[in-house]
Amino acid sequence: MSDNSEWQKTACILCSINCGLEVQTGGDGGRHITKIRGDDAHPASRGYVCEKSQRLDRYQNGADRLTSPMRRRADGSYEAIAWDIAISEIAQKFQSIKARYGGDSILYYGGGGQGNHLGGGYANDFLKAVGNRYRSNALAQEKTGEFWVQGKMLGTGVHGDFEHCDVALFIGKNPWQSHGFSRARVILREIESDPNRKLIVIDPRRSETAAKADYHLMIKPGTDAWCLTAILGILVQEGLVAADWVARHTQRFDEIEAQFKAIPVSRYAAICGVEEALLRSVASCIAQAKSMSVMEDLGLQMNRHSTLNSYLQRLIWLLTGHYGRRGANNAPTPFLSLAQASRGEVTSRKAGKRVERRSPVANAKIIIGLIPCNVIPEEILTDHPQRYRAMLVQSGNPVHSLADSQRMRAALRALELSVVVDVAMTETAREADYVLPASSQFEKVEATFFNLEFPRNVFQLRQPLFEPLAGSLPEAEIYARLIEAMGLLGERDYRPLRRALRFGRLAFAARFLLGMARNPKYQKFTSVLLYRTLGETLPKGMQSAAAIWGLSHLYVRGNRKAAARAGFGGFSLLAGERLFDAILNSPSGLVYADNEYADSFTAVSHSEHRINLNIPELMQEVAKLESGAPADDRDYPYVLSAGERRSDTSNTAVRDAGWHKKGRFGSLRISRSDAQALRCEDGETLRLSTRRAALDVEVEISDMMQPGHISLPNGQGLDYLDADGSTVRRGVPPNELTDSSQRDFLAGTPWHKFVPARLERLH
Ligand SMILES: Nc1nc2c(c(=O)[nH]1)N[C@H]1C(S)=C(S)[C@@H](COP(=O)(O)OP(=O)(O)OC[C@H]3O[C@@H](n4cnc5c(=O)[nH]c(N)nc54)[C@H](O)[C@@H]3O)O[C@H]1N2
Ligand SMILES: Nc1nc2c(c(=O)[nH]1)N[C@H]1C(S)=C(S)[C@@H](COP(=O)(O)OP(=O)(O)OC[C@H]3O[C@@H](n4cnc5c(=O)[nH]c(N)nc54)[C@H](O)[C@@H]3O)O[C@H]1N2
Ligand code: SF4
Ligand SMILES: [Mo]
Repeated sequence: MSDNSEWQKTACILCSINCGLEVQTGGDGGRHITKIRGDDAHPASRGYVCEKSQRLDRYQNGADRLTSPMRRRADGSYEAIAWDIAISEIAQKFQSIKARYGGDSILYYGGGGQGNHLGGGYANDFLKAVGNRYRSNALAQEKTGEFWVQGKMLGTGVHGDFEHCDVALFIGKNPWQSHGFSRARVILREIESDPNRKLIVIDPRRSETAAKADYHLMIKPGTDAWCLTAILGILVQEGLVAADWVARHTQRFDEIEAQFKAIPVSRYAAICGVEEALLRSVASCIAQAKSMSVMEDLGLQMNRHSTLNSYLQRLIWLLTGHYGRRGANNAPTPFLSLAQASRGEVTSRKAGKRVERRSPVANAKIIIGLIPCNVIPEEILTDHPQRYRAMLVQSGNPVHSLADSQRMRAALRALELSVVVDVAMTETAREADYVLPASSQFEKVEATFFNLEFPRNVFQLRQPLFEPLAGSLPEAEIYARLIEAMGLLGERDYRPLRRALRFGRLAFAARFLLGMARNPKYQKFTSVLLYRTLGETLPKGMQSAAAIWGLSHLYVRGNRKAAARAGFGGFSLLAGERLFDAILNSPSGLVYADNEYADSFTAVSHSEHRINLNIPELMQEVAKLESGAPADDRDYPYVLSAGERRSDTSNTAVRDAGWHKKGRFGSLRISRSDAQALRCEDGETLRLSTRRAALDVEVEISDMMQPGHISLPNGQGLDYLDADGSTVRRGVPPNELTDSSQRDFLAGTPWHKFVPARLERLH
């Protein structure tokens, strides 16, 4: 036992909010997180945590943590190999794939999860070394449609100001469980208890958030498009559009107005199953509100009409002027834009013209540089000459988390080379040729770029709590070694930078800038060069924070006003240095951007900073709604939402379900009336079938559900390798049931919340 009663600063890594934490460590070998509480000094979370944070030691000390590089044998079993061998074999094999088929045959998946984005920057350097251009990650199965729409309408990301709004609108989003903004439960309670503030929820389920709502639009699953269009119809037909605001800040309303004027509101209300009067009350509440903040999430994005609905919901708040004001939707200032970071190369040049790049086999649209997750198997399981031959997966578990686990497994096995970098022996690792053990997020310096709130943006660089687990390495070290093994970087490249460092960081900066201008290696391997030089001068365990130095400089140069208001103004080179120092010395995180509401308008990238209201390809889809909802599926009469966020889910970061000793882990929620019709009891096991597979599930009768709608949690049914070597599976892996062909026509996002399903009693 080596207990450390000092409170150390870190953050929770179980969702994108990354609440600041104070923890104590101790237990066996001093390697456990023994006490956890919210950090009052964290500028965004301010002491807030939810119950999930108490589980972090299960992540840190999972029995299936990897302690050595693993190589797959011909019989499918794995052998531990030394790091030197792993690095040289992997470097050599990627080089040979590149030589034979070109860098375009290498697919990169992942980069980071809910708590770790630093490793992704180092992986990028390696990917440039192998000529990679095609990539994908979890954003391309949820947010790409939204990003595309945002680009067409605003040219900037937006985030609600829920803390100050009069009206909060959530569409297919259950922030009580899933968060999505800081201190969600506190803010939801505040809105609920204030008679002047209103909560509107569009969800077929009476979720924890819906149960608090003033207006719950309990639509039939998958009918958001009719619901949103009906609201738009009411706004336009009843003169509820904020005409002056629209005239001042937007363009092309005249091109879409007539189409919404003609919407048959009562018919659309009937299609989505909501009383017309309720829709009218909601429309007038929105039109009268002083400010409204809106958030869409997976109930909308992983559903029929995904990209269309991202557009329609924006039209609702833009026609009513809820943008660029306190309490409304605004444009935050990212430290590093995740959309930008994912981008890779989006367009290429043909005869001097920019051409949109598409995926090589399925010809799918590439958005923010990502191919849709759902096309990955068809890009591999084919004899097409341009198919992917190799894949690098970092901090992602696509076999478990992407549609159709069966096909993902087959796709991984069909590759000539697959390498997984992870902390644990995941479902994806079990299909890979090589598995490389990363140090955990509490064993290295880490950070995320999810800092997308408004008006203040917070960045926290988390300092390590533990030494790396024996046998593991931080990503920065792994990729530096791979690049060095390929002979692309070495002492000769590091020497001039190290020499400059002896004269201080400004001299280093000058030398680095010179390198950037003159030496292509600096552009290609920026992160690794920083890591091997500047990194070595940082405090112990902080070496991989080197890349943050470059980002600090880029950030202040690109965002002078927001940075200056946060205290990082003046001559940009000095401001960048000050920001980097402040980041290193603010273990609870710091405010790097202070935004003004008016900045939201300058952020609009279209002509005269006017928001574009017309997306013709989506207005065509609006016209198609006229023909009504597709008929119910007779063979699969239930609509399964595969992947609900609950108190006991956190994607697959915590693999050990052992903390959940009893209770309804992994159960399928169904309505009371469906249970009666099936004559099944609460807790009974039923057979759940979809067109892809059949699995046995425990049923939980729940008043949250409407008849015909059933719901399974996400991230469960993991194959956890227990300490005694046996495999334990609890709950159901949802993507054994899903089908990768069921996806959005434009962005390719999956329809996981709308899976036709059947339920049968076992006896
Ligand atoms: N506890 C917990 N929190 C998490 C995570 C976690 O695993 N566990 N994961 C994080 C991640 S990666 C993400 S992306 C977010 C996701 O966060 P959310 O999107 O909020 O989570 P979900 O529960 O998947 O879906 C939200 C709601 O969509 C509803 N829904 C289903 N069908 C429809 C429909 O047809 N229309 C509408 N309007 N709604 C529908 C569901 O009933 C559900 O209440 O959560 C994050 N937070
Ligand atoms: N059917 C269905 N499927 C879904 C969803 C759904 O609602 N329904 N939700 C989807 C959504 S929104 C998301 S975001 C995805 C999430 O699914 P994934 O993107 O696969 O993300 P995670 O489950 O968070 O897995 C992250 C991986 O990173 C590893 N890891 C943790 N720390 C580190 C580290 O420091 N370094 C490295 N290298 N690895 C580390 C973990 O062990 C884990 O294997 O799931 C998606 N899948
Ligand atoms: S899971 Fe809970 S404690 Fe952890 S970051 Fe998200 S909201 Fe905060
Ligand atoms: Mo997600």
